[in-house]
Amino acid sequence: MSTYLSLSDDPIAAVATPFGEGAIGVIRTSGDGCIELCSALFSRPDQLRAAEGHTVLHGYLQDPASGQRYDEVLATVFRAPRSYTGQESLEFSCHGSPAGLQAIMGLLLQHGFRSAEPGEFTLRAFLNGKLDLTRAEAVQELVTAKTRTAHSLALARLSGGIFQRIDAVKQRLVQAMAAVSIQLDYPEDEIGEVPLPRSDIDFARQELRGLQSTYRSGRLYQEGVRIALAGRTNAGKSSLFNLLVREDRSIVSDQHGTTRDYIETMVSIEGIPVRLFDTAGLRDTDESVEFEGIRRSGMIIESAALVLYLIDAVEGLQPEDLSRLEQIRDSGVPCIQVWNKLDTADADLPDKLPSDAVAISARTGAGLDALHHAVLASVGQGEGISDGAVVIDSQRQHDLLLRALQGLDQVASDVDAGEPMDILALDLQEVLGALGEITGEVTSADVLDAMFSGFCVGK
Ligand SMILES: Nc1nc2c(ncn2[C@@H]2O[C@H](COP(=O)(O)OP(=O)(O)OP(=O)(O)O)[C@@H](O)[C@H]2O)c(=O)[nH]1
Ligand SMILES: [Mg+2]
Repeated sequence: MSTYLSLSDDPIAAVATPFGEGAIGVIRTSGDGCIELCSALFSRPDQLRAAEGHTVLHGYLQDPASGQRYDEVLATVFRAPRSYTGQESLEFSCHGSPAGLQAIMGLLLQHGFRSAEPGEFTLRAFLNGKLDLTRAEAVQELVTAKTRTAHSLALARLSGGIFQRIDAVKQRLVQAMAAVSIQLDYPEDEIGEVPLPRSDIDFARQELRGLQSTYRSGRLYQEGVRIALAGRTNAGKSSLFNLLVREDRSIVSDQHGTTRDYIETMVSIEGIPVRLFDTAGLRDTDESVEFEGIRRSGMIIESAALVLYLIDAVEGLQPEDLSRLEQIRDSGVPCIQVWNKLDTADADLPDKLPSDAVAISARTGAGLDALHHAVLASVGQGEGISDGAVVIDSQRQHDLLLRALQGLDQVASDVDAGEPMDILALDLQEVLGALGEITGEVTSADVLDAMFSGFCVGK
């Protein structure tokens, strides 16, 4: 049975920092009686018991029976309701050794705590009214953000950016609902006709449509895209790869067929998280290992969201390039021609290129800005994102926004067709219901279960 059906307040604990060595490792606890339970394991039990919220105590974690010390720690105390979960909570900042943290977890589990489920701290915060659902989703998005832009977008959501936009729409629709309800409750001859404020419906449609249209870029910045470098041997793919990742990762040499297997890494291009692939140079070969490398590269190219096809500008377009480019076009993957070795090519090369091609030098870095912009224009359809913009990233929110928008279309056509007020009231209610689900006022246990189980433990 789901753990998430209702708010529980039993004491839970989890390591909240990633597994691995670090200066500090944090163990988070929350729930009824957790400060008392921790005090029994602390070298200064009375001080910890009496500590006010938002204070920090230095001491040792130790086994109450044997007195064996586990670690020297700082204990941060939170008294309900002024904590992340809204419950009484305590966090131990320990030394960041995985073995040490595991031992402390063992101690806590033997003394009244159970291991927290993934996302259980945030679920408790949500059920306690500390966060609405859009903010709860932003918590996980913030933790998993791969670039600074993605991080700043998630932060705007965590600060309530989506909640405020939805809430403003809801207020207006509640007013509209009130106008409808009055006419349902009182006969027309008593109050006269109260017109349904059409401007409220239009405002709601515009706002929700605006939010819904940000979904594409929201996904882009959170999920990222796969970009493959392709081209004949020696075109400079590995040189460009190294330039983009700012690291000497891939072997560069003037021998044809240097890269045999594909290499991949994460890199940020204009704030978009990009999984970048350097691939084996495309050429006809009888050599079985190289042949296999080229076959695998073909698969990478076909599954990419964008191919940067490198052409050696000194040699110019060769028949093999034309057939490869045609192959890529046929597979439906967008492709940008990148003419490389601008530094040694004829000075008038840029004038001779097709308008959608970019000229660069992987050796000097010339043209890199233009390449970045071309990538953004292709995968982001030119949508740059300003810091702090409100952008949705959750499929759940997107689907509910669509439902609300369909409902609003229905309301608008009800008004135009002069439908009776009770029909209007029902359709408005449907819109308000969808908006309520976005922020989590009305949410089924299944939705919560699915959402929070995707969180990390300790969040
Ligand atoms: N002058 C000049 N030489 C370059 C440039 N980019 C790459 N080269 C040279 O071209 C040769 C091939 O570069 P790589 O980056 O290894 O080419 P590749 O496309 O990865 O080649 P394969 O792995 O064999 O498919 C090397 O000698 C590079 O130094 C450039 O912008 N200008
Ligand atoms: Mg290479």
